[in-house]
Amino acid sequence: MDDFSTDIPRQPWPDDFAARYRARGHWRGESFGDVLRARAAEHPDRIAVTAGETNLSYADLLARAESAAGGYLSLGLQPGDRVIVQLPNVAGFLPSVFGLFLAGLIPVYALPAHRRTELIHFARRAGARALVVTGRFEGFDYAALAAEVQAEVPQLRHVIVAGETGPFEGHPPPVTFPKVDPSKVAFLQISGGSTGLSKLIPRTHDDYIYSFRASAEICGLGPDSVYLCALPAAHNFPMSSPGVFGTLYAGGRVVMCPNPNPETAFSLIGREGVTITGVVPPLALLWMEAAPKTRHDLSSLQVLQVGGAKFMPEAAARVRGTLGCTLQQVFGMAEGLVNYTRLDDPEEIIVNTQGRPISPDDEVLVLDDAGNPVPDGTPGHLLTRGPYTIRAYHNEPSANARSFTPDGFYRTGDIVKRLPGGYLSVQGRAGDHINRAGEKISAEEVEDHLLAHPQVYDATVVSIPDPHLGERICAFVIPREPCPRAPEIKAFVRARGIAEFKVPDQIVFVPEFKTTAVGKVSRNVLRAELRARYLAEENA
Ligand code: OOB
Repeated sequence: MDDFSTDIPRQPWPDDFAARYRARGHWRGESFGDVLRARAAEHPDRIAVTAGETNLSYADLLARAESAAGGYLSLGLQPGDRVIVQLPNVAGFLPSVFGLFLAGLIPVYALPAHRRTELIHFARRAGARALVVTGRFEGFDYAALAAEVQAEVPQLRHVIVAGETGPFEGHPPPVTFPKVDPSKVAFLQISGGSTGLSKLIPRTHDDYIYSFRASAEICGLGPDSVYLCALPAAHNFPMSSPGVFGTLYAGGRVVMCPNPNPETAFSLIGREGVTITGVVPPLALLWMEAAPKTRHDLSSLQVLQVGGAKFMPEAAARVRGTLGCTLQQVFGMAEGLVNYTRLDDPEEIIVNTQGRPISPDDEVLVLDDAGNPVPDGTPGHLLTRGPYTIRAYHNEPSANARSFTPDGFYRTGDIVKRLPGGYLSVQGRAGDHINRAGEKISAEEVEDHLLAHPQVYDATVVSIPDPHLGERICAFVIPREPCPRAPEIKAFVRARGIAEFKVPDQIVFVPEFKTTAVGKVSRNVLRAELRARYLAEENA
Protein backbone atom coordinates (compact mmCIF):
# COMPACT_ATOMS: atom_id res chain seq x y z
CA MET A 1 0.00 0.00 0.00
CA ASP A 2 1.00 3.57 -0.54
CA ASP A 3 1.43 4.26 3.14
CA PHE A 4 3.98 7.06 2.91
CA SER A 5 3.61 10.72 2.13
CA THR A 6 3.36 11.51 -1.57
CA ASP A 7 4.25 15.17 -1.08
CA ILE A 8 7.12 16.57 -3.06
CA PRO A 9 9.98 16.23 -0.60
CA ARG A 10 11.30 19.44 0.89
CA GLN A 11 14.70 20.22 2.28
CA PRO A 12 14.26 22.86 4.94
CA TRP A 13 17.23 25.12 5.48
CA PRO A 14 16.11 28.01 7.66
CA ASP A 15 15.58 31.23 5.68
CA ASP A 16 18.58 33.03 7.15
CA PHE A 17 20.93 30.20 6.15
CA ALA A 18 19.44 29.99 2.66
CA ALA A 19 19.83 33.75 2.26
CA ARG A 20 23.48 33.54 3.33
CA TYR A 21 24.27 30.66 0.96
CA ARG A 22 22.75 32.66 -1.90
CA ALA A 23 24.51 35.88 -0.93
CA ARG A 24 27.86 34.05 -0.88
CA GLY A 25 27.23 32.83 -4.42
CA HIS A 26 27.00 29.15 -3.46
CA TRP A 27 23.37 28.71 -4.50
CA ARG A 28 22.86 30.30 -7.89
CA GLY A 29 19.29 29.38 -8.77
CA GLU A 30 20.48 27.01 -11.47
CA SER A 31 18.74 23.67 -12.14
CA PHE A 32 20.24 20.48 -13.59
CA GLY A 33 18.33 21.19 -16.80
CA ASP A 34 19.82 24.71 -16.95
CA VAL A 35 23.34 23.28 -16.60
CA LEU A 36 22.89 20.84 -19.49
CA ARG A 37 21.22 23.42 -21.72
CA ALA A 38 23.99 25.94 -21.08
CA ARG A 39 26.74 23.45 -21.93
CA ALA A 40 24.93 22.19 -25.02
CA ALA A 41 24.59 25.80 -26.22
CA GLU A 42 28.24 26.64 -25.52
CA HIS A 43 29.82 23.59 -27.17
CA PRO A 44 27.21 21.35 -28.80
CA ASP A 45 29.71 19.15 -30.65
CA ARG A 46 32.10 18.39 -27.84
CA ILE A 47 31.82 14.81 -26.55
CA ALA A 48 30.06 14.61 -23.19
CA VAL A 49 29.85 10.85 -22.67
CA THR A 50 31.74 7.85 -23.98
CA ALA A 51 30.50 4.32 -23.27
CA GLY A 52 32.01 1.49 -25.27
CA GLU A 53 31.75 2.53 -28.93
CA THR A 54 29.04 5.11 -28.20
CA ASN A 55 29.94 8.79 -28.03
CA LEU A 56 27.29 11.38 -27.15
CA SER A 57 28.03 15.03 -27.80
CA TYR A 58 26.55 17.64 -25.48
CA ALA A 59 23.90 18.30 -28.15
CA ASP A 60 23.15 14.55 -28.39
CA LEU A 61 22.88 14.28 -24.63
CA LEU A 62 20.43 17.17 -24.49
CA ALA A 63 18.38 15.79 -27.40
CA ARG A 64 18.16 12.36 -25.79
CA ALA A 65 17.29 13.83 -22.41
CA GLU A 66 14.51 15.88 -24.05
CA SER A 67 13.14 12.74 -25.73
CA ALA A 68 13.25 10.91 -22.42
CA ALA A 69 11.41 13.81 -20.74
CA GLY A 70 8.73 13.67 -23.43
CA GLY A 71 8.38 9.93 -22.94
CA TYR A 72 8.12 10.11 -19.15
CA LEU A 73 5.44 12.80 -19.26
CA SER A 74 3.50 10.95 -21.97
CA LEU A 75 3.00 8.14 -19.44
CA GLY A 76 1.09 10.52 -17.24
CA LEU A 77 3.89 11.04 -14.72
CA GLN A 78 3.53 14.43 -13.04
CA PRO A 79 6.30 16.85 -12.04
CA GLY A 80 7.32 16.01 -8.49
CA ASP A 81 6.69 12.28 -8.93
CA ARG A 82 9.53 10.04 -7.79
CA VAL A 83 11.12 7.60 -10.25
CA ILE A 84 13.62 4.94 -9.16
CA VAL A 85 16.63 4.70 -11.46
CA GLN A 86 18.59 1.45 -11.37
CA LEU A 87 21.17 1.69 -14.11
CA PRO A 88 24.74 0.49 -14.37
CA ASN A 89 27.49 2.58 -15.99
CA VAL A 90 26.02 2.69 -19.49
CA ALA A 91 25.59 5.45 -22.08
CA GLY A 92 21.92 5.71 -21.17
CA PHE A 93 22.54 6.69 -17.55
CA LEU A 94 22.85 10.43 -18.11
CA PRO A 95 20.07 10.79 -20.75
CA SER A 96 17.75 8.89 -18.36
CA VAL A 97 18.41 11.13 -15.38
CA PHE A 98 18.65 14.44 -17.26
CA GLY A 99 15.33 13.47 -18.88
CA LEU A 100 13.82 13.16 -15.39
CA PHE A 101 15.26 16.53 -14.35
CA LEU A 102 13.90 18.25 -17.48
CA ALA A 103 10.47 16.72 -16.81
CA GLY A 104 10.53 17.94 -13.19
CA LEU A 105 10.56 14.32 -12.00
CA ILE A 106 12.66 13.20 -9.03
CA PRO A 107 15.15 10.38 -9.53
CA VAL A 108 15.71 7.97 -6.65
CA TYR A 109 19.12 6.41 -7.23
CA ALA A 110 19.35 2.67 -6.58
CA LEU A 111 22.63 0.79 -7.06
CA PRO A 112 22.89 -2.00 -9.64
CA ALA A 113 23.63 -4.35 -6.72
CA HIS A 114 20.29 -3.69 -5.03
CA ARG A 115 17.71 -6.44 -5.18
CA ARG A 116 14.00 -7.01 -4.56
CA THR A 117 13.85 -6.23 -0.83
CA GLU A 118 15.80 -2.98 -1.13
CA LEU A 119 13.96 -1.76 -4.22
CA ILE A 120 10.59 -2.43 -2.60
CA HIS A 121 11.69 -0.44 0.42
CA PHE A 122 12.86 2.52 -1.71
CA ALA A 123 9.68 2.44 -3.80
CA ARG A 124 7.48 2.58 -0.70
CA ARG A 125 9.52 5.16 1.17
CA ALA A 126 9.77 7.44 -1.86
CA GLY A 127 6.19 6.84 -2.99
CA ALA A 128 7.73 6.10 -6.40
CA ARG A 129 5.53 5.83 -9.48
CA ALA A 130 8.03 4.38 -11.96
CA LEU A 131 11.27 2.45 -12.21
CA VAL A 132 13.88 2.95 -14.97
CA VAL A 133 16.13 -0.04 -15.63
CA THR A 134 18.30 -1.57 -18.29
CA GLY A 135 17.33 -4.93 -19.76
CA ARG A 136 20.21 -7.32 -19.10
CA PHE A 137 23.61 -6.30 -17.82
CA GLU A 138 26.55 -8.55 -16.96
CA GLY A 139 24.24 -11.56 -17.07
CA PHE A 140 21.59 -10.16 -14.72
CA ASP A 141 18.02 -9.49 -15.84
CA TYR A 142 17.11 -6.10 -14.36
CA ALA A 143 13.80 -5.94 -16.21
CA ALA A 144 12.69 -9.18 -14.57
CA LEU A 145 13.70 -7.86 -11.14
CA ALA A 146 11.73 -4.65 -11.83
CA ALA A 147 8.65 -6.69 -12.71
CA GLU A 148 8.94 -8.56 -9.38
CA VAL A 149 9.16 -5.28 -7.50
CA GLN A 150 6.23 -3.81 -9.40
CA ALA A 151 4.09 -6.81 -8.48
CA GLU A 152 4.64 -5.95 -4.78
CA VAL A 153 4.15 -2.19 -4.95
CA PRO A 154 0.92 -1.19 -6.67
CA GLN A 155 1.69 2.54 -6.82
CA LEU A 156 4.73 1.74 -8.99
CA ARG A 157 2.79 1.99 -12.22
CA HIS A 158 5.52 1.90 -14.84
CA VAL A 159 8.66 -0.08 -15.52
CA ILE A 160 10.67 1.72 -18.17
CA VAL A 161 13.41 -0.29 -19.86
CA ALA A 162 16.04 2.11 -21.18
CA GLY A 163 17.75 1.31 -24.46
CA GLU A 164 21.43 1.75 -25.26
CA THR A 165 21.28 5.56 -25.04
CA GLY A 166 18.38 5.99 -22.65
CA PRO A 167 14.63 5.52 -22.68
CA PHE A 168 12.21 6.75 -25.36
CA GLU A 169 14.84 7.33 -28.03
CA GLY A 170 13.36 9.49 -30.78
CA HIS A 171 10.27 10.41 -28.73
CA PRO A 172 9.19 14.02 -29.28
CA PRO A 173 10.12 16.37 -26.44
CA PRO A 174 7.31 17.69 -24.26
CA VAL A 175 5.38 20.58 -25.82
CA THR A 176 6.24 22.65 -22.78
CA PHE A 177 8.81 21.78 -20.17
CA PRO A 178 7.60 22.18 -16.58
CA LYS A 179 9.16 25.01 -14.61
CA VAL A 180 11.71 23.64 -12.16
CA ASP A 181 12.45 25.46 -8.90
CA PRO A 182 16.19 25.06 -8.12
CA SER A 183 15.57 25.47 -4.40
CA LYS A 184 13.42 22.31 -4.42
CA VAL A 185 14.53 18.72 -4.11
CA ALA A 186 16.09 17.45 -7.35
CA PHE A 187 16.58 13.79 -6.41
CA LEU A 188 16.74 11.30 -3.56
CA GLN A 189 20.05 9.62 -2.83
CA ILE A 190 20.31 6.48 -0.75
CA SER A 191 22.09 6.46 2.59
CA GLY A 192 24.47 3.74 3.63
CA GLY A 193 22.00 2.87 6.39
CA SER A 194 23.84 3.06 9.69
CA THR A 195 20.89 1.63 11.60
CA GLY A 196 18.19 -0.44 9.99
CA LEU A 197 17.21 0.11 6.38
CA SER A 198 18.64 2.73 4.05
CA LYS A 199 17.19 6.19 4.32
CA LEU A 200 16.43 8.60 1.48
CA ILE A 201 18.50 11.74 1.21
CA PRO A 202 16.79 14.72 -0.42
CA ARG A 203 19.21 16.97 -2.33
CA THR A 204 18.19 20.21 -4.02
CA HIS A 205 19.41 21.55 -7.36
CA ASP A 206 20.99 24.52 -5.59
CA ASP A 207 22.87 22.54 -2.97
CA TYR A 208 24.07 19.67 -5.14
CA ILE A 209 25.15 21.82 -8.07
CA TYR A 210 27.16 23.93 -5.65
CA SER A 211 28.89 20.81 -4.32
CA PHE A 212 29.99 19.54 -7.73
CA ARG A 213 30.79 22.96 -9.18
CA ALA A 214 33.09 23.68 -6.24
CA SER A 215 34.48 20.12 -6.41
CA ALA A 216 35.30 20.52 -10.09
CA GLU A 217 37.22 23.67 -9.24
CA ILE A 218 39.14 22.02 -6.40
CA CYS A 219 40.07 19.17 -8.74
CA GLY A 220 41.12 21.54 -11.53
CA LEU A 221 38.61 20.17 -14.05
CA GLY A 222 38.19 21.88 -17.42
CA PRO A 223 37.25 21.10 -21.01
CA ASP A 224 40.26 18.81 -21.41
CA SER A 225 39.42 16.68 -18.41
CA VAL A 226 38.39 13.08 -19.01
CA TYR A 227 36.75 11.45 -15.98
CA LEU A 228 36.55 7.67 -15.77
CA CYS A 229 33.39 6.66 -13.93
CA ALA A 230 34.72 3.43 -12.42
CA LEU A 231 32.42 3.13 -9.37
CA PRO A 232 28.64 2.80 -9.85
CA ALA A 233 27.49 6.19 -11.20
CA ALA A 234 24.54 6.28 -8.79
CA HIS A 235 26.87 6.56 -5.80
CA ASN A 236 27.51 10.05 -4.51
CA PHE A 237 31.31 9.88 -4.91
CA PRO A 238 31.47 9.20 -8.69
CA MET A 239 28.33 11.24 -9.22
CA SER A 240 29.42 14.52 -7.70
CA SER A 241 32.87 14.53 -6.10
CA PRO A 242 33.38 15.95 -8.76
CA GLY A 243 32.36 12.84 -10.67
CA VAL A 244 30.19 12.77 -13.74
CA PHE A 245 28.22 15.93 -12.95
CA GLY A 246 31.30 17.97 -12.01
CA THR A 247 32.96 16.89 -15.24
CA LEU A 248 29.98 17.92 -17.35
CA TYR A 249 29.75 21.21 -15.45
CA ALA A 250 33.36 21.91 -16.47
CA GLY A 251 32.66 20.92 -20.09
CA GLY A 252 34.82 17.78 -19.91
CA ARG A 253 34.14 14.21 -20.99
CA VAL A 254 32.82 11.30 -18.95
CA VAL A 255 33.95 7.78 -19.79
CA MET A 256 31.63 5.11 -18.41
CA CYS A 257 33.52 2.10 -17.10
CA PRO A 258 31.24 -0.96 -16.93
CA ASN A 259 33.49 -2.77 -14.45
CA PRO A 260 36.35 -1.40 -12.32
CA ASN A 261 38.69 -4.39 -12.62
CA PRO A 262 42.22 -3.31 -13.61
CA GLU A 263 42.06 -4.79 -17.12
CA THR A 264 38.85 -2.97 -18.09
CA ALA A 265 39.72 0.28 -16.33
CA PHE A 266 43.34 0.41 -17.57
CA SER A 267 42.34 -0.28 -21.17
CA LEU A 268 39.88 2.64 -21.01
CA ILE A 269 42.45 4.93 -19.36
CA GLY A 270 44.87 4.16 -22.20
CA ARG A 271 42.35 4.32 -25.03
CA GLU A 272 40.43 7.40 -23.91
CA GLY A 273 43.23 9.42 -22.33
CA VAL A 274 41.56 9.50 -18.91
CA THR A 275 42.92 12.28 -16.68
CA ILE A 276 41.09 11.64 -13.39
CA THR A 277 39.11 8.88 -11.70
CA GLY A 278 37.86 7.89 -8.26
CA VAL A 279 38.02 4.51 -6.53
CA VAL A 280 37.55 2.92 -3.10
CA PRO A 281 40.66 1.74 -1.19
CA PRO A 282 40.41 -1.98 -2.09
CA LEU A 283 40.32 -1.05 -5.78
CA ALA A 284 43.26 1.31 -5.36
CA LEU A 285 45.23 -1.63 -3.89
CA LEU A 286 44.23 -3.88 -6.78
CA TRP A 287 45.20 -1.24 -9.35
CA MET A 288 48.57 -0.67 -7.67
CA GLU A 289 49.23 -4.43 -7.82
CA ALA A 290 48.33 -4.58 -11.49
CA ALA A 291 49.93 -1.36 -12.75
CA PRO A 292 53.58 -2.53 -12.99
CA LYS A 293 52.53 -5.47 -15.20
CA THR A 294 50.01 -3.74 -17.43
CA ARG A 295 50.42 -3.38 -21.19
CA HIS A 296 48.16 -0.29 -21.19
CA ASP A 297 49.44 3.26 -21.19
CA LEU A 298 48.41 4.98 -17.96
CA SER A 299 50.45 8.13 -18.53
CA SER A 300 47.40 10.37 -19.14
CA LEU A 301 46.17 9.81 -15.57
CA GLN A 302 46.90 12.88 -13.49
CA VAL A 303 44.75 12.31 -10.40
CA LEU A 304 43.61 9.19 -8.58
CA GLN A 305 40.95 9.96 -6.02
CA VAL A 306 40.51 7.46 -3.21
CA GLY A 307 37.58 7.60 -0.81
CA GLY A 308 34.55 5.88 0.65
CA ALA A 309 36.62 4.19 3.35
CA LYS A 310 39.92 4.84 5.11
CA PHE A 311 42.95 4.60 2.85
CA MET A 312 45.92 3.55 4.93
CA PRO A 313 48.96 5.86 4.82
CA GLU A 314 51.32 3.02 3.81
CA ALA A 315 49.21 2.40 0.71
CA ALA A 316 48.62 6.10 0.08
CA ALA A 317 52.38 6.69 0.01
CA ARG A 318 52.77 4.23 -2.90
CA VAL A 319 50.28 5.80 -5.32
CA ARG A 320 52.63 8.20 -7.05
CA GLY A 321 55.38 5.62 -7.48
CA THR A 322 53.13 2.90 -8.91
CA LEU A 323 50.52 4.83 -10.89
CA GLY A 324 52.53 7.95 -11.67
CA CYS A 325 49.79 10.36 -10.63
CA THR A 326 48.72 12.59 -7.76
CA LEU A 327 46.64 11.01 -5.01
CA GLN A 328 43.61 12.88 -3.75
CA GLN A 329 41.92 11.55 -0.63
CA VAL A 330 38.15 12.09 -0.53
CA PHE A 331 36.14 11.76 2.66
CA GLY A 332 32.49 12.38 1.93
CA MET A 333 28.97 11.26 2.62
CA ALA A 334 25.78 11.17 0.60
CA GLU A 335 24.21 13.40 3.27
CA GLY A 336 26.49 16.25 2.20
CA LEU A 337 29.93 17.21 3.56
CA VAL A 338 32.84 16.27 1.29
CA ASN A 339 36.51 16.76 2.19
CA TYR A 340 39.41 16.69 -0.24
CA THR A 341 43.15 16.84 0.05
CA ARG A 342 44.13 19.59 -2.38
CA LEU A 343 46.21 18.67 -5.43
CA ASP A 344 49.06 20.96 -4.35
CA ASP A 345 49.05 19.93 -0.68
CA PRO A 346 52.37 18.64 0.69
CA GLU A 347 52.79 14.86 0.34
CA GLU A 348 52.61 14.58 4.14
CA ILE A 349 49.01 15.94 4.14
CA ILE A 350 47.94 13.94 1.07
CA VAL A 351 49.16 10.67 2.54
CA ASN A 352 48.07 11.12 6.14
CA THR A 353 44.76 13.01 6.07
CA GLN A 354 41.33 12.68 4.50
CA GLY A 355 41.32 16.30 3.41
CA ARG A 356 39.40 19.39 4.40
CA PRO A 357 35.89 20.57 3.52
CA ILE A 358 34.87 21.97 0.15
CA SER A 359 33.30 25.15 1.44
CA PRO A 360 34.30 28.00 3.75
CA ASP A 361 30.69 27.72 4.96
CA ASP A 362 30.97 24.06 5.94
CA GLU A 363 30.74 24.11 9.73
CA VAL A 364 32.56 21.26 11.42
CA LEU A 365 32.30 20.29 15.09
CA VAL A 366 34.41 17.64 16.79
CA LEU A 367 32.80 16.73 20.12
CA ASP A 368 33.39 14.38 23.04
CA ASP A 369 30.71 11.95 24.26
CA ALA A 370 29.16 14.67 26.40
CA GLY A 371 28.85 17.01 23.43
CA ASN A 372 31.72 19.35 24.30
CA PRO A 373 34.28 20.43 21.70
CA VAL A 374 37.61 18.60 21.92
CA PRO A 375 40.95 20.29 21.20
CA ASP A 376 42.46 19.84 17.73
CA GLY A 377 44.34 16.57 17.46
CA THR A 378 41.97 14.75 19.85
CA PRO A 379 39.50 12.23 18.41
CA GLY A 380 35.82 13.12 18.69
CA HIS A 381 32.44 12.83 17.01
CA LEU A 382 32.14 14.71 13.72
CA LEU A 383 29.05 16.87 13.29
CA THR A 384 28.50 19.17 10.35
CA ARG A 385 26.19 21.75 8.85
CA GLY A 386 26.54 23.71 5.65
CA PRO A 387 25.35 24.74 2.19
CA TYR A 388 25.14 21.21 0.78
CA THR A 389 24.52 19.09 3.90
CA ILE A 390 20.93 17.99 4.45
CA ARG A 391 18.87 19.03 7.45
CA ALA A 392 16.62 15.94 7.42
CA TYR A 393 16.06 12.59 5.74
CA HIS A 394 12.91 12.05 3.68
CA ASN A 395 9.95 10.62 5.64
CA GLU A 396 12.03 9.59 8.71
CA PRO A 397 10.84 11.47 11.80
CA SER A 398 12.53 9.25 14.38
CA ALA A 399 15.83 8.87 12.50
CA ASN A 400 15.84 12.64 12.03
CA ALA A 401 15.54 13.21 15.75
CA ARG A 402 18.63 11.00 16.29
CA SER A 403 20.72 12.10 13.34
CA PHE A 404 20.36 15.89 13.58
CA THR A 405 20.83 18.28 16.46
CA PRO A 406 18.09 20.84 17.15
CA ASP A 407 20.25 23.50 15.49
CA GLY A 408 20.60 21.46 12.32
CA PHE A 409 23.97 19.74 12.60
CA TYR A 410 24.18 16.29 11.02
CA ARG A 411 25.71 13.67 13.30
CA THR A 412 27.93 11.83 10.83
CA GLY A 413 28.71 8.90 13.16
CA ASP A 414 32.38 9.26 12.24
CA ILE A 415 35.18 9.71 14.76
CA VAL A 416 37.77 12.17 13.47
CA LYS A 417 40.73 14.22 14.58
CA ARG A 418 40.92 17.80 13.37
CA LEU A 419 44.44 18.88 12.42
CA PRO A 420 45.95 22.28 11.71
CA GLY A 421 44.43 23.91 8.64
CA GLY A 422 41.11 22.16 9.24
CA TYR A 423 42.30 18.85 7.77
CA LEU A 424 40.50 15.80 9.11
CA SER A 425 41.87 12.38 9.89
CA VAL A 426 39.21 9.67 10.13
CA GLN A 427 39.76 7.47 13.18
CA GLY A 428 36.74 5.18 13.01
CA ARG A 429 33.01 4.95 13.53
CA ALA A 430 30.85 5.44 16.56
CA GLY A 431 28.03 3.46 15.03
CA ASP A 432 27.64 -0.15 14.10
CA HIS A 433 27.71 -0.23 10.39
CA ILE A 434 30.22 -2.17 8.38
CA ASN A 435 32.25 -0.37 5.71
CA ARG A 436 32.91 -3.22 3.31
CA ALA A 437 35.05 -1.95 0.44
CA GLY A 438 33.24 1.39 0.65
CA GLU A 439 29.73 -0.15 0.81
CA LYS A 440 28.04 0.79 4.08
CA ILE A 441 26.04 -2.07 5.59
CA SER A 442 23.82 -1.81 8.64
CA ALA A 443 24.53 -4.62 11.13
CA GLU A 444 20.92 -4.46 12.25
CA GLU A 445 19.58 -4.98 8.74
CA VAL A 446 21.69 -8.13 8.24
CA GLU A 447 20.73 -9.41 11.71
CA ASP A 448 17.05 -9.12 10.77
CA HIS A 449 17.59 -11.27 7.70
CA LEU A 450 19.47 -13.89 9.74
CA LEU A 451 16.77 -13.98 12.40
CA ALA A 452 14.22 -14.86 9.74
CA HIS A 453 15.95 -18.25 9.34
CA PRO A 454 14.01 -20.89 11.32
CA GLN A 455 17.23 -22.52 12.61
CA VAL A 456 18.69 -19.23 13.86
CA TYR A 457 17.92 -18.56 17.50
CA ASP A 458 19.85 -15.29 17.70
CA ALA A 459 22.37 -13.41 15.57
CA THR A 460 24.79 -10.52 16.01
CA VAL A 461 26.62 -8.98 13.09
CA VAL A 462 29.94 -7.15 13.42
CA SER A 463 32.69 -5.75 11.24
CA ILE A 464 36.07 -7.48 11.33
CA PRO A 465 39.19 -5.82 9.86
CA ASP A 466 40.02 -7.43 6.54
CA PRO A 467 43.22 -7.06 4.49
CA HIS A 468 41.35 -6.89 1.17
CA LEU A 469 37.97 -5.34 1.93
CA GLY A 470 38.96 -3.00 4.76
CA GLU A 471 36.18 -4.59 6.81
CA ARG A 472 34.23 -7.79 6.30
CA ILE A 473 30.84 -8.89 7.64
CA CYS A 474 31.03 -11.48 10.38
CA ALA A 475 27.82 -12.95 11.79
CA PHE A 476 27.79 -14.65 15.20
CA VAL A 477 24.89 -17.07 15.17
CA ILE A 478 23.32 -19.06 17.99
CA PRO A 479 21.77 -21.98 16.10
CA ARG A 480 18.80 -24.13 16.97
CA GLU A 481 19.22 -27.91 16.67
CA PRO A 482 19.89 -29.29 14.14
CA CYS A 483 22.57 -26.72 13.50
CA PRO A 484 22.37 -25.41 9.90
CA ARG A 485 25.51 -25.11 7.78
CA ALA A 486 27.06 -21.73 7.02
CA PRO A 487 26.60 -21.90 3.20
CA GLU A 488 22.94 -22.68 3.71
CA ILE A 489 22.49 -19.61 5.92
CA LYS A 490 24.25 -17.42 3.36
CA ALA A 491 22.05 -18.81 0.59
CA PHE A 492 18.97 -18.12 2.72
CA VAL A 493 20.00 -14.51 3.32
CA ARG A 494 20.79 -14.02 -0.37
CA ALA A 495 17.40 -15.43 -1.34
CA ARG A 496 15.70 -12.74 0.77
CA GLY A 497 16.42 -10.43 -2.16
CA ILE A 498 19.24 -8.21 -0.92
CA ALA A 499 22.43 -6.85 -2.46
CA GLU A 500 25.19 -9.45 -2.56
CA PHE A 501 27.53 -7.14 -0.60
CA LYS A 502 25.27 -7.53 2.48
CA VAL A 503 25.54 -11.32 2.65
CA PRO A 504 27.84 -12.22 5.62
CA ASP A 505 31.36 -13.10 4.54
CA GLN A 506 31.77 -15.31 7.57
CA ILE A 507 29.47 -17.10 9.99
CA VAL A 508 30.68 -18.12 13.44
CA PHE A 509 28.39 -20.45 15.40
CA VAL A 510 28.40 -19.83 19.14
CA PRO A 511 26.42 -21.55 21.90
CA GLU A 512 25.56 -18.23 23.54
CA PHE A 513 26.53 -14.57 23.59
CA LYS A 514 28.63 -14.57 26.75
CA THR A 515 28.70 -11.08 27.99
CA THR A 516 30.33 -9.36 30.91
CA ALA A 517 27.68 -6.66 31.08
CA VAL A 518 24.90 -7.29 33.56
CA GLY A 519 21.21 -7.33 32.79
CA LYS A 520 19.82 -6.20 29.48
CA VAL A 521 22.69 -5.60 27.11
CA SER A 522 22.52 -3.18 24.25
CA ARG A 523 23.33 -4.58 20.85
CA ASN A 524 26.19 -2.09 20.53
CA VAL A 525 27.89 -3.41 23.65
CA LEU A 526 27.30 -6.98 22.55
CA ARG A 527 28.75 -6.33 19.10
CA ALA A 528 31.81 -4.67 20.58
CA GLU A 529 32.38 -7.58 22.97
CA LEU A 530 31.97 -10.26 20.33
CA ARG A 531 34.33 -8.43 17.99
CA ALA A 532 36.95 -7.94 20.70
CA ARG A 533 36.81 -11.58 21.77
CA TYR A 534 37.02 -12.82 18.19
CA LEU A 535 40.04 -10.63 17.44
CA ALA A 536 41.77 -11.67 20.66
CA GLU A 537 41.30 -15.36 19.81
CA GLU A 538 42.43 -14.83 16.23
CA ASN A 539 45.64 -13.17 17.40
CA ALA A 540 46.30 -15.64 20.20
C1 OOB B 1 30.82 8.11 0.61
O1 OOB B 1 29.50 8.28 0.95
P1 OOB B 1 28.59 7.24 1.75
O2 OOB B 1 27.33 7.96 2.05
O3 OOB B 1 28.53 5.95 1.01
O4 OOB B 1 29.36 6.91 3.11
C2 OOB B 1 29.73 7.91 4.02
C3 OOB B 1 30.62 7.35 5.10
C4 OOB B 1 31.28 8.38 5.96
O5 OOB B 1 30.43 8.83 6.98
C5 OOB B 1 32.48 7.60 6.48
O6 OOB B 1 32.09 6.74 7.51
C6 OOB B 1 32.89 6.76 5.30
O7 OOB B 1 31.72 6.63 4.51
N1 OOB B 1 33.95 7.37 4.49
C7 OOB B 1 35.27 7.37 4.80
C8 OOB B 1 35.92 8.02 3.74
N2 OOB B 1 34.99 8.39 2.83
C9 OOB B 1 33.80 7.99 3.30
N3 OOB B 1 35.92 6.89 5.88
C10 OOB B 1 37.26 7.07 5.90
N4 OOB B 1 37.96 7.67 4.93
C11 OOB B 1 37.34 8.17 3.82
N5 OOB B 1 38.06 8.77 2.86
O8 OOB B 1 31.46 7.14 0.93
C12 OOB B 1 31.42 9.22 -0.18
C13 OOB B 1 30.62 10.25 -0.66
C14 OOB B 1 31.20 11.27 -1.40
C15 OOB B 1 32.56 11.25 -1.65
C16 OOB B 1 33.34 10.23 -1.17
C17 OOB B 1 32.78 9.20 -0.43
